[in-house]
Amino acid sequence: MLKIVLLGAPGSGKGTQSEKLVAEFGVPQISTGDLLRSAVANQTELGQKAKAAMDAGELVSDDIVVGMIRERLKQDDTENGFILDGFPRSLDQAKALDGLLDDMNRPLQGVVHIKVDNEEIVQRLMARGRSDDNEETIRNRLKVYQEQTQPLVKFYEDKGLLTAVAGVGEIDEIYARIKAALPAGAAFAGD
Ligand code: B4P
Repeated sequence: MLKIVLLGAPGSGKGTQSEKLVAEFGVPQISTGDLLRSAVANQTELGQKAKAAMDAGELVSDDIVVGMIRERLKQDDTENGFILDGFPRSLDQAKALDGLLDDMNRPLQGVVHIKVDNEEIVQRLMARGRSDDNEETIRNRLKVYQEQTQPLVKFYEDKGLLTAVAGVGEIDEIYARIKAALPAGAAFAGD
């Protein structure tokens, strides 16, 4: 059982580390970024609404992302838990998540905050080169992170759920730090 949120700025390594957690713990990664990119690629109505915000590095509206998460958490593969990657990204989203998980009687076990400084992030994302990885959009995503997502650090600290790890260094080293930061109730696949 693993029910966690990975919190961190764009490019902090949430997606990279989630893949490793998925392989070891056997629970799905739920990335709102991936869900939104797939909606854009499939040209769904939701994708058309989300595209402009994504291209500008702004957050997509809460009702869209909260609705996506609500539907995703109903799927059977989340029975043994989930890794939320890139959600929640605002206090309203965090409160909505609390409500959803309360209704399902599946409280969060913990939140791991991956910390990386801004200049390192700009370098990483410029090297990745996704369509929203140009310098202007990256800087705006960092500003949006500071204003809207950073308050979640205190929100989860106050609940006693947050552990911070340094997100700079070799990917395997960071993964070891994340595993050491996982909540006591976390169990490996098959346990
Ligand atoms: P996301 O898909 O979440 O994109 P991101 O913030 O850039 O994070 P990502 O997961 O891609 O980066 P990662 O840290 O893995 O969101 C994209 C957009 O969707 C948002 O801007 C927003 O518009 C919208 N959106 C998503 N969720 C939303 C929500 N909840 N509410 C509203 N809107 C939402 O890593 C990035 C790079 O770093 C990789 O190339 C990787 O190779 C590299 N890297 C990782 N670890 C490294 C290391 N240790 N050293 C060097 N490089 C490393």
